[in-house]
Amino acid sequence: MSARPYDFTFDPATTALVVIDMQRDFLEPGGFGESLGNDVSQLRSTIEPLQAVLAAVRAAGLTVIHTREGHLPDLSDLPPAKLHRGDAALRIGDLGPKGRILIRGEYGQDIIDELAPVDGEYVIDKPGKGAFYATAFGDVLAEKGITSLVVAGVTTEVCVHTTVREANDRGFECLVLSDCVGSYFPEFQRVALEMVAAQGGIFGWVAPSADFLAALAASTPAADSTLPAPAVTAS
Ligand code: C5J
Repeated sequence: MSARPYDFTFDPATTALVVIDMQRDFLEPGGFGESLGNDVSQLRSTIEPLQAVLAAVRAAGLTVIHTREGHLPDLSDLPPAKLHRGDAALRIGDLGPKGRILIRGEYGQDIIDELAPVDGEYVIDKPGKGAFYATAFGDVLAEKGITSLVVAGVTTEVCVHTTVREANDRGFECLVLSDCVGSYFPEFQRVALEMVAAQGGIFGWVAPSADFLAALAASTPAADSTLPAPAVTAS
């Protein structure tokens, strides 16, 4: 398929869609993102294209992995450096309008309704920005025989970038869907995407979701009718 910096090839059987941190805490008012002073409406343009991608990969039977940034209720997995950084109005663990900020199991820490995981999809809770650190993400990818990642989610320059960089170092081929990743800062969005594809694809490839959807449609036979496995939560 067409992509920057050059064509990206993938086998649907060994490709996973990774949806990073599409949580109320980042996309809705009253959460972690807003407490840091961000305009959370900046991220919402990702939702509609990502819904279309999710529908297509579900129909094609690809592995789908969602991640959620968050911490244990007793904060035992929260480094003091992360807790005390900056001058947020509400810090991690404080009670906000959608529950305790960025705490696992709270309403605000969960994935937005529009992109809710379905049975058979993985949900990885992660304490850091990258999906590999202190999680079972790498084990899930190995177990499923995944070699290529199609990456979406927020924010482009933070959790998406950290995960793509970590994946690249581990030998995964990463395609970042430019309209399905979002940043609170338009200039960071542009530069973060440039950084992935620069220098001959130093971290991977970038393409709009329409190009991925066209390639997926061309490469997959009719949808698999087997029943999905039960939902799996791993951290
Ligand atoms: C941030 C993330 N921005 N999911 N987290 O703190 O990108």
